Amino acid sequence: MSEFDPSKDQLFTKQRATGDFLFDDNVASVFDDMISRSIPGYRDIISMIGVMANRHCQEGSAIYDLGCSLGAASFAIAEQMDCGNCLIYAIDSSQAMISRLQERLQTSGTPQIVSQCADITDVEINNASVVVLNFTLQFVPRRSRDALIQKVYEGLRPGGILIISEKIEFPDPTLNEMFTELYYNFKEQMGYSKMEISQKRTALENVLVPETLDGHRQRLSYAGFSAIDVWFQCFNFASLVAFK
Ligand code: GEK
Repeated sequence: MSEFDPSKDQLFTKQRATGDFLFDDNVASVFDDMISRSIPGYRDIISMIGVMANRHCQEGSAIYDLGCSLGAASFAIAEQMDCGNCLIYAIDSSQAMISRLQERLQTSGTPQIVSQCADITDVEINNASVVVLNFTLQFVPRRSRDALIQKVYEGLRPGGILIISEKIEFPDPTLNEMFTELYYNFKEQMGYSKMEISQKRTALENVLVPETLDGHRQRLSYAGFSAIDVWFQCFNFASLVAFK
């Protein structure tokens, strides 16, 4: 019999009463395992965020990791960054995530990361050179997304960048079905059972609301971003970069 591993995501292994997905203590305690087995390319995306942030961070500016969870992107940025006098603001509305991140920060030797438990629709963005929304906007209510992206644009310095990763949907139903199936196959290969996949899908239904790539491009362009394009995509997961 295999031993119980408390850091492994087994939240949906048993038949459970349906309820919306929450970023609570149960999720935070298995989050590293959950996200790396649930998003194809997650580790590459994190490490490339570090590379891009280092290229575009500006002396004396702020870097924001909005919806930071356990701070993977913030740590990758801190590791790569040679730019002086910059602070990385790691913000998440889940107290369970932020408490765990704060524990990590106590021993990580990364004083440039400042964590905060807050709703990203309420926080101020100022003097930013790099803003990261790594799989976060999809959880923000749709009605609040335009204002959030506009606020990010206003808070960026000229030449600053926004990196935004999202689960996406496709306008073409054939492609949508194919990529969704390929994604579920990926999850099975990562060790999730059909029941886990189906229960998680139900729990996320009203919580994670994906949009099309065109929808994202339009919002970014409307907010004022000039150069916008996809730099990573695998199935129905994509990451874009947008320049102010
Ligand atoms: C990573 N970026 O590992 N305000 C603040 N935080 C929020 C809000 C909000 N309004 N809505 C959702 N969140 C991370 C992964 S996970 C993605 C991001 C996933 C937070 C929520 O609490 C959670 O921690 C995070 O956004 C989404 O690079 O689980 O698929």
